[in-house]
Amino acid sequence: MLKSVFGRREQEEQVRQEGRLPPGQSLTQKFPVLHYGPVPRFSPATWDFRILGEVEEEKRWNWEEFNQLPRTKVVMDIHCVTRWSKFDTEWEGVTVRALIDAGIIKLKPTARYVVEHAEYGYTTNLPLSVVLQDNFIMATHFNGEPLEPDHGYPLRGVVGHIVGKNDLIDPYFWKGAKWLRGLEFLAEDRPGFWERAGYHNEADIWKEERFG
Ligand SMILES: Nc1nc2c(c(=O)[nH]1)N[C@H]1C(S)=C(S)[C@@H](COP(=O)(O)O)O[C@H]1N2
Ligand SMILES: [Mo]
Repeated sequence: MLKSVFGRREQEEQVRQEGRLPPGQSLTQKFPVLHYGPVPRFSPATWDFRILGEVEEEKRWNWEEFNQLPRTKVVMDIHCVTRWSKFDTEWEGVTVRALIDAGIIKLKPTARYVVEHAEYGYTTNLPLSVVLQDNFIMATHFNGEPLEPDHGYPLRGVVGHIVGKNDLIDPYFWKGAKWLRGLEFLAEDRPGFWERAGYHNEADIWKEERFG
């Protein structure tokens, strides 16, 4: 494994030189688990995914239907507000951009913000413009394997930094909801769980927008 060949500090120095280490962050070779509350159990018979709000037609997909949506892979660096960063993580799943391009969902012109809805009422919000960027994905797989329960199985939002795409807004990792169950499109912004608890609404990793 990579981590047995290169030490943590050596890898951190490399990404720092490459301009990939945001201010106040440090590289981890692990994958820490961070969330509020318990880990939900996945039940494929009752699981559904909803598209709600400012769309021409609301949608509800079961697990089998969700798995037939067009799929995308993306490699990103992810940055937690608690100061760990993990580099070159590979995610596979469904992007909102692909759903729109395929005509599977049609947004109303009033749609400007998005709330991710997860199990147990967890929410997080992003501008639509960020959700449509290549660095936002609803992922079923991490590094080629289905997500682990702790990391959001069967589906989570993921937002991070794509190397070389420096024109995108890169929010902290909390803006990806684990155990994702739906997206709600809104005309007005609506702060989510951590945003209401004092985290920064925009959460730009390069500007260190940690707390509001
Ligand atoms: N449903 C849910 N998703 C969540 C959270 C949570 O509390 N509940 N915490 C967020 C936070 S603060 C972080 S840093 C990441 C952590 O993801 P990880 O446990 O896979 O590292 O999940 C985010 N998604
Ligand atoms: Mo976090």
